[in-house]
Amino acid sequence: MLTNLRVEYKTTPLGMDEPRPRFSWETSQNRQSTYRITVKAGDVLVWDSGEVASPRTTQVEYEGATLQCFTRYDWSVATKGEDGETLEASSYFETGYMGTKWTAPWIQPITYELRPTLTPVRTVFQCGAAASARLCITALGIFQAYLNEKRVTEEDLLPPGFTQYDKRVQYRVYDIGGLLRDGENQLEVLLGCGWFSGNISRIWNGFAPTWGKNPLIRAEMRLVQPDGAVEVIPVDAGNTKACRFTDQADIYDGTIVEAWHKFALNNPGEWKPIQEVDFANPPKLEGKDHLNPSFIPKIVWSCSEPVAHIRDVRPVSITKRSNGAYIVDFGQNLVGRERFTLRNNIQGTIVTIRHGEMLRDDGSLYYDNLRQAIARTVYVSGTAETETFEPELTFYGFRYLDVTGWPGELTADDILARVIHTDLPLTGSFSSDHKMLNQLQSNILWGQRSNFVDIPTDCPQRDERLGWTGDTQVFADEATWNMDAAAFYTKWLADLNAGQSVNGSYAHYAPSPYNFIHAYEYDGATGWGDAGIVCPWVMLEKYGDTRIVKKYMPQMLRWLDWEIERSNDTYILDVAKYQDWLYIGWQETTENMTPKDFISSAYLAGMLRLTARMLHLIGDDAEAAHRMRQYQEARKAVQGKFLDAQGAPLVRTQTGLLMALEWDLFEPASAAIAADLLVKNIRDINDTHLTTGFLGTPLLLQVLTKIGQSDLAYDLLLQTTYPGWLYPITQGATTMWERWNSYTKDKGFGNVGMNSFNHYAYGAVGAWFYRT
Ligand code: RAM
Repeated sequence: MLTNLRVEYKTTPLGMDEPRPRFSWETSQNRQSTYRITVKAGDVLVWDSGEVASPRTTQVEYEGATLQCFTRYDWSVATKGEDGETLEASSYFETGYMGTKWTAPWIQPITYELRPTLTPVRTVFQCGAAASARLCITALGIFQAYLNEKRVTEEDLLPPGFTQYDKRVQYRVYDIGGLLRDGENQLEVLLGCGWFSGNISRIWNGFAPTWGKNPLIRAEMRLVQPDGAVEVIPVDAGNTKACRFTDQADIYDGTIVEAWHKFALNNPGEWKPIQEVDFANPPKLEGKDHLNPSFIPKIVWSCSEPVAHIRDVRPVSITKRSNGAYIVDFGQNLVGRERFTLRNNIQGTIVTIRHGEMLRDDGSLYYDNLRQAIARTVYVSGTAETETFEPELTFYGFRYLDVTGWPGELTADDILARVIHTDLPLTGSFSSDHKMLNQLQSNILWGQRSNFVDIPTDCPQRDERLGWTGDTQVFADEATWNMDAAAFYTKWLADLNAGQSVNGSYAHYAPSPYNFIHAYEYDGATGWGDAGIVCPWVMLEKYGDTRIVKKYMPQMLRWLDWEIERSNDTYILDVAKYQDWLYIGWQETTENMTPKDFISSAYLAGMLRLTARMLHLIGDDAEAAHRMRQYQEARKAVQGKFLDAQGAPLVRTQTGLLMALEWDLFEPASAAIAADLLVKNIRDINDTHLTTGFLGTPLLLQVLTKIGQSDLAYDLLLQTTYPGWLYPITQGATTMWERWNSYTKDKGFGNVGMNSFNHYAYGAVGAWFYRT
């Protein structure tokens, strides 16, 4: 059997704009000896690969006639196995704009100062029978679209996703054929601020707008008549109005909804004209700037998978507190939204729900660690006898809910947790006969689910939820063992690279609203910026994606050159802004502190070697040799500065020794001393405990294995006392924590400043389970 046929990592995509898409499939054959791909538009054959003698089942590039816009292509693959058995399967994809122009303008509701209100935008249009119909839609903001009061999709919850909006914004294509009716139709878009203009884009800017003040959308419907004629219905000032609304949704703050608003159609509010926006010539609305006019967004196709509802989790307990509030426990820290049903509803009932990851000793909800994120749902019930509600255009990180205002008794039949994240297939699993290790794997996987909400985030609950580059690069190896994250990282790498500074530096987090307002002048921290190198490597190693490596190689080289420039050509530099983040003793003691200049210089050498390897694999051996020479020079520089006269390492922290050994920075005699010091440090000085932070921890077990110390690696992994991977499990963890002691039964909660209970970075260790 041939299964899992995909184009550009996606199954039957609509709105695909890659001119030379890559095909893949999975075969049940032991070994495939040939394949043949054919692609047709209707009856016209546009590509026939011919029979190709090859075991290749991925990354097969289209080489046929130029693909046309908005065209369905049917493709099949036929393979022959070693034993002569033949198999065949087919699938299809549909192109999008392919560089052609939009008819509709960008539009912006004539809005008001209240943030983060939702705005219903309504378009009334006529149509007859169409053979096929598509809604093409994008937003600088976030939206849900309804056609004739039905959602156009149940599977795409936070469109169009979080991107480096000043450089790129994605559009979606939905099949709306089944929702149209003869005569008058209504398209209604509920538009929110989302990542574009909500608090997440403002909080580190004194709440002043960065990309823009209010959201915008651009949408048009493409109707193909039975005779093939195409009619485009643009959403524009002629057919569209927007309504003033008090409902709110914000990524950090949650939502406030009055149920009777549900459809704007029912909304007696005042419908106002909308404003068409020409980015090259931004309008002033009521005398004020309503968007930041300094960019023209490029609209690109959506190459990742959408954020979707993946599963439900039922409460394991519901407790009524003395103040009348209910605490709902789902038994698992997770990310998504609650869904509840009010029965025998009395109109105007107000239910308020707060979200938290932990309980305080007195049984109340702990949410201090969310910092400035309000993360709550306020629901004002409408007129129906039974009302079911789930927040939209936002998400929460929680295990517990605090529910106040619930009429009557809250039972497990009334409420559940809807887990949402980017919809990626699971590709790996790990289990053992060690119960706590299995729990660790579960915690890692929940950490991944929770932090894969459209972009790879540091944490999903507090006033952050940003695509921190350091966290992303250390976790990418593990992430791609657990899930097929090729499409997900393809999108994120586009944003990371789009946001590269003029000087070549990569951001602290991507996408970055703040980088934009600071004109891409900052950033470039060791171990964080290096995500620009490490993540393409993961794409190459796991998916054989040479295309992405070729595409970003000039930018990778620019980053490395800038690093070398910053070192004044000495290869010794001091740009480890975040050091070995959160190492044991961070901001308190110095004994485990790895000097910044060591971290930066070691990393530079390591990244030069990794880049040389990638260059070799994409066939650029001359550049590979050049970068290998630089690696050797960087090694010598590190040896010159960080070895004593006897050749012994001067930096003796676990992280320092790990980096030296990981990237082979020392000659054999010094490396042997380093290995010895590392073992002593772990076993004797620290009684088989780690002292490493975000950069050192991922290296620990793999380096111990490399130097022939697998037994010590196991001892360290299975250590149950602080600090170590299993310790939080003894304290009740169901996800990875930001610190090993974010909470302890003895001492309670750690410093609220940095105390996430869903931070996947230390979960990087899982890659070692698979590899070793
Ligand atoms: C924190 C983030 C992240 C880390 C940075 C340096 O605020 O949560 O995990 O990478 O800082």
